[in-house]
Amino acid sequence: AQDDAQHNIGQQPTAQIKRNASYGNLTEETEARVLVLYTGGTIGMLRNEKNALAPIANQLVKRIRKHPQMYDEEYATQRFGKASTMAPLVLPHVQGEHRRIVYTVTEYEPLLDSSNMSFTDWMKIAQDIKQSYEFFDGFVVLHGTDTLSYTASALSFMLENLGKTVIITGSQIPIFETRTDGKDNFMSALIIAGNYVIPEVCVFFNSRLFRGNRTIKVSSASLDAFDSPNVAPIAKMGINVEIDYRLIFRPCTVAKFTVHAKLDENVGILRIFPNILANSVKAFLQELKGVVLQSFGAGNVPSNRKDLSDVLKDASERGVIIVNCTQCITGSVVELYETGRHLLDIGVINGYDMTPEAALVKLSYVLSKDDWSLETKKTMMQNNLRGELTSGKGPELQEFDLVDAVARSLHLSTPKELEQLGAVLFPAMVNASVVAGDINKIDMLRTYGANLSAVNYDLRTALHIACAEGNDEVVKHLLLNGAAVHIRDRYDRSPLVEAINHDNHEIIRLLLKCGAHIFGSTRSLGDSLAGAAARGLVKRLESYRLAGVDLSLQDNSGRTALHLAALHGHMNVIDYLLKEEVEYRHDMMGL
Ligand code: ASN
Repeated sequence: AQDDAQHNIGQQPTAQIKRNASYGNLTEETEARVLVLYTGGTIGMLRNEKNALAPIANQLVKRIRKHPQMYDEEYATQRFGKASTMAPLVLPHVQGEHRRIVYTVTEYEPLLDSSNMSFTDWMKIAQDIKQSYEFFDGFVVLHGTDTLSYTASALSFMLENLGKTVIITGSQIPIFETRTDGKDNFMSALIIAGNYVIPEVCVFFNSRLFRGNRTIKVSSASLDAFDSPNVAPIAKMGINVEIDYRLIFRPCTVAKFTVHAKLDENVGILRIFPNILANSVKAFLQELKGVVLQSFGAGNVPSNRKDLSDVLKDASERGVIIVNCTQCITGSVVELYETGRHLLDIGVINGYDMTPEAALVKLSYVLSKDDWSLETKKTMMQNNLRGELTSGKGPELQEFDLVDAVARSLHLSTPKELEQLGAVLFPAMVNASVVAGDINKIDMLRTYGANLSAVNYDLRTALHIACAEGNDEVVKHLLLNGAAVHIRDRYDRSPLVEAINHDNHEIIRLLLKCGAHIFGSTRSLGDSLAGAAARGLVKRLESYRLAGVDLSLQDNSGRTALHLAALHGHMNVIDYLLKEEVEYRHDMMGL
């Protein structure tokens, strides 16, 4: 029964390890690996005997394999051998995109209509991403649309210091039907997840990619089922993929990706309406630790209802966190009216422009942080943790805009021209400041709107250059300002590979702290180790070891670094490897 569901979580398929195009190898087509977690939803539903749509197991992958637009059988067979039901799927080549998408589908059991999903299902998705994080470039979650925005919001908080792209999508019409929107949503999500590093939990629907925790389901019938009312889409899929890099919210910490697999269930949403009874509010607040109060307009609740204010005040004094969010689709809670301001005296805190979905799951997340005090929890609810709110407290943009100035002198004026100019100027200027080690200038460029994770014509980022230059202060500064650690350049080299090739141990340590990891086949790593040993480069071997590479890996001819060191008579390398070997044995014996 599990034949079609490919359960490769936590390990690479062997065929992939043996034949994978490795970094530095230009002859094979560059690939990106995407893990698809198929949780259920309309996208894979069929009508049952009662004529109701329900998810059906073991059908999706089987049917994809028969669909040439979703599966390139020829390439897959060449690459992974005679088509086995366990082999990964491969997308046909996509015009204009750099990488070939190799994707693995893990089908959940049971598949769920998303209305049947609960917190435990979010935990499972988060844990699955964690377990296979280092084996894939990006992740796609296939999900029902009904509660998709809740899941997207929850994952955005639970996946801490996320460095890779996670996209949740689904459809309104099953993928097996002629008029389906599922094929386009799914294929677009795969293409973006494999080709672009957008380190956020995103939602893709009807040609637009949104920040997940800003989305709401706006229609039960339209194919344009999702919107992000307070933040523009991160990307739009037209003939080309148009990404607005300025909108990407990046983790600005030197910390590894991790999952906070805990949520507090004692939360609720309370929608205020005229004449609401104080007693029903009291009963509702009884058992809860956190409540999203959906107020009128700009954050207003009757101020002439002492009974209601007293009930809210009591709850707040008991330690219940009450977050004020508006019932309006767009706009924010602001202190404009007395009917809103009086809530501050009661202890209600401002939820700004958070969607009710995001506010609710953020409460669950924040409340489950056992080491945070009540005050810290309240502060965190008002802080922008994952791009979920705009509080207006962010840094002011500098008045003088460099790109504007150049544009004026070149007589350019349309937004498109300005954008193109910025795309050309900024990477060059950022890279020049990285080489000069000028942190102030890097900072200045960032405030002018430069994207510190932008790629140049060789798909290299400022971080690649900083790692090659070996300036750890610059590397640290870039990381603290959200530079992406997982982008691989035209030659498939990540910033970590740069640091290794330049033996910058301090930088290797910094990158590892941010979750960077070695990505490539064991054979090609074996080749690199053998090469270093043949040249007598002890420090290079130390760099690999530091990055977590097993120094006893074999090269393409089955030889280890030790063989090559012996062959070329490099005593220093032999000494080092033997010493390391002893340590391995100790490790293995748990000494
Ligand atoms: N009821 C379905 C679900 O949420 C709706 C859909 O996916 N379009 O699973």
